[in-house]
Amino acid sequence: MKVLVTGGAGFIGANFVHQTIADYPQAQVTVLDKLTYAGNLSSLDGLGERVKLVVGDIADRDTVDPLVADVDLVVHFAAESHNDNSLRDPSPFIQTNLVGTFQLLEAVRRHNVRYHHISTDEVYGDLELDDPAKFTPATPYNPSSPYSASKAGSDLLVRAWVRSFGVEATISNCSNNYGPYQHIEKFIPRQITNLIDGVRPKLYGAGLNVRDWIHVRDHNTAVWAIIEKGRIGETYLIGADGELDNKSVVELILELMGHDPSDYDHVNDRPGHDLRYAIDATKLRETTGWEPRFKDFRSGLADTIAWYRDNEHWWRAQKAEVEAKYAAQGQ
Ligand code: NAD
Ligand code: TDX
Repeated sequence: MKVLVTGGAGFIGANFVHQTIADYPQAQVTVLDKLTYAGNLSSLDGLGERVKLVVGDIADRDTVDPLVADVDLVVHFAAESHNDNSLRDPSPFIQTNLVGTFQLLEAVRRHNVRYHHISTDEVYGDLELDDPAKFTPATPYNPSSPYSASKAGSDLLVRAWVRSFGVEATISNCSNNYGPYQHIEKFIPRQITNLIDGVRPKLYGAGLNVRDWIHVRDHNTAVWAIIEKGRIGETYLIGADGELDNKSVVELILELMGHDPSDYDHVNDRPGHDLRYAIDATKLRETTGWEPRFKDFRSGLADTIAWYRDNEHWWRAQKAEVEAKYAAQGQ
């Protein structure tokens, strides 16, 4: 089985490649990654001969076409993925998330290759804090940020290519991931690395916004379950019932790292900040039998903290630049 993994040097993609090599002995993986600021070659260290890396852009037809022609399956993770960056400069989000997805869809259409599209629950907009509802596959699209709008657009392209051209595709929309290899611009690794540096964690606004946390390894086992058992043309929501407000997450990180849980700062809020995300994963569970394995957030977070402590060489070079960008915005 030959698999093309786009964005395989990023957070979720690199974890997916590690899991695929470990769990699928027949798999040969080609990673296509542009190695933007978010891609890190060392995330793929030690994987051996079954993984090949091609440095290139998913929005470039001539790069994409021969790679897609040579595989049985494309799993598309590559994206500009950070909301705060999309507020500073939306243009790479349009290019990579929309034009890049378009080029991949055209290539899988030409070569008749199975395609799985990785997306986010943010396409559904947000829920009120006191609303008992969760997102389901029937929730209307209502994205808030340039990032989530570009992901929503890419999902709609996939649906159109299934309906109009018979492309064999599935889509998954997952909630917030945590775990090893996540870029330190993101909430959890930013706070862990701040504390390693003796800096207080930074909470946007009042910190009451809720995210539905899932361990990255559970996201990836769900992706494989959909590839193996999902119905072509269908959308599956991936989540593990991990709702927590940001304040509680910061307090837990502080406690697990040996600090007073109130030792954090409130900083400027994100413009348009989505209030709450929550996933109803019933369809995924009933169709595929998938179950999350990392249900204990406290122990998953403790392992993640240990990973950032043990792998300072992986993130250190980016820390000053990331913090300078946040500081310029009072964050
Ligand atoms: P990431 O930013 O860590 O990694 C993205 C990777 O894509 C990087 O390696 C980068 O170099 C690569 N890339 C960017 N532009 C490219 C281009 N034009 N051509 C080729 N490669 C390119 O992102 P992530 O957090 O691992 O997210 C992966 C996917 O999962 C994205 O599609 C994202 O929307 C989705 N997602 C993420 C989360 C989350 O919590 N992180 C949740 C749900 C869905
Ligand atoms: O320093 C911070 N302080 C803070 O309070 C940062 C960086 C974030 N936050 C808040 C904003 C969010 O409410 O924490 C929450 C999580 O922030 P991010 O890590 O930026 O994630 P989010 O915006 O929720 O989006 C993530 O989940 C969905 C991923 O980055 C997306 O790629 C994915 O689609």
